[in-house]
Amino acid sequence: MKIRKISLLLAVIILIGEVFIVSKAFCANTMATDSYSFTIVPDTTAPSAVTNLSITQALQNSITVAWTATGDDGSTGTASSYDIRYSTASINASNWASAAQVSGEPTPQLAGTTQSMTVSSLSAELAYYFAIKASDEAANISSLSNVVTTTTPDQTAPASVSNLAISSKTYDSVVLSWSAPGDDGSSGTASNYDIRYSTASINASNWASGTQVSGEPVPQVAGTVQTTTVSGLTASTTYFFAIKTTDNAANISDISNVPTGTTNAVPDTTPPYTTGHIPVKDASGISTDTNIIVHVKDDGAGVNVSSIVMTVNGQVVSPAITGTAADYLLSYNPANDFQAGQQIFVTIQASDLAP
Ligand SMILES: [Ca+2]
Ligand SMILES: [Ca+2]
Ligand SMILES: [Ca+2]
Ligand SMILES: [Ca+2]
Repeated sequence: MKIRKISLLLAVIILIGEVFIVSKAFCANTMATDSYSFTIVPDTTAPSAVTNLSITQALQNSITVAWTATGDDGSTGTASSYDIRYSTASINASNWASAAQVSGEPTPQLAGTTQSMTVSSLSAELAYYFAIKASDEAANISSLSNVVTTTTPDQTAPASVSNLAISSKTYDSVVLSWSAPGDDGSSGTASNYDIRYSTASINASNWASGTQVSGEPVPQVAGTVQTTTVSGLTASTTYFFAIKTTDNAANISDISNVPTGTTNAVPDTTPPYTTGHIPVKDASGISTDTNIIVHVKDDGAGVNVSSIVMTVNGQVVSPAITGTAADYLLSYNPANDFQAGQQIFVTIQASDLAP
């Protein structure tokens, strides 16, 4: 079988070879060269100008613009390239060349297609203007599009204060100090502070229920140490304090650290006083062998026992003293009886322990 197939193949090859040799034996007829030309109409029609450039999104560092594709020729066909430019000043045909040229514009799509591009690496809180031109493959350039503008927002909150501290205190106030954060994190200058306090610890969840201080200072440049006095507090009471900072775009920082402290006791400005006199003041008919008893009290810091001086008829005496600083009982037992009909003069002096 195999041998027969190979023989057949050889026979075919030999036959084709003979046909070729036979054809070579004829002379070829060659026509005269047909030479001619024609001219393409040059493309002198530029894409029409984009008329509906718009801003579809503005973030802190990027702006997205969108437009409807024009064509190769006016509003027909497909253009070849776009040139998008932006500036912080308005753009017109005269200053187009000096506007910043973006890179990576999308390839034009068929006329009528909506296209868009996001331009990055922009600065926050800055007004930008955008415009676009389209070109065709013959380098015909459209007129300038409409010009759109917007201002990039500030989306960065001030950093949270981390060193809020109670720098001094009285019985009804504390002085807080902290380092100013910035407008954006730790740079720039924020716009205002919100300081709150509570007798319970403060955290992000219960911040709103803290008592809001008024009259906070205006934020200074980041890093400046600032202070404020929180007044109207209750004596001998433990308070928690916290602060938040807001920038000019109403971005609010996280809550600060939360220092705590106890207000001082009410200062003692009232001197000691006497009470419970036996015999009572101005009494008459007292027996000659009476003792003299009196309480010396102080409602604040207490009586300084070493300051107590008692005199009887002009003589300093040494009564027995019992009790506590809040209430000392002075008991004077004269060595000798008083005389009948005698008027007894008693004086008591004492100071308190107030600093
Ligand atoms: Ca064209
Ligand atoms: Ca900011
Ligand atoms: Ca800002
Ligand atoms: Ca006192």
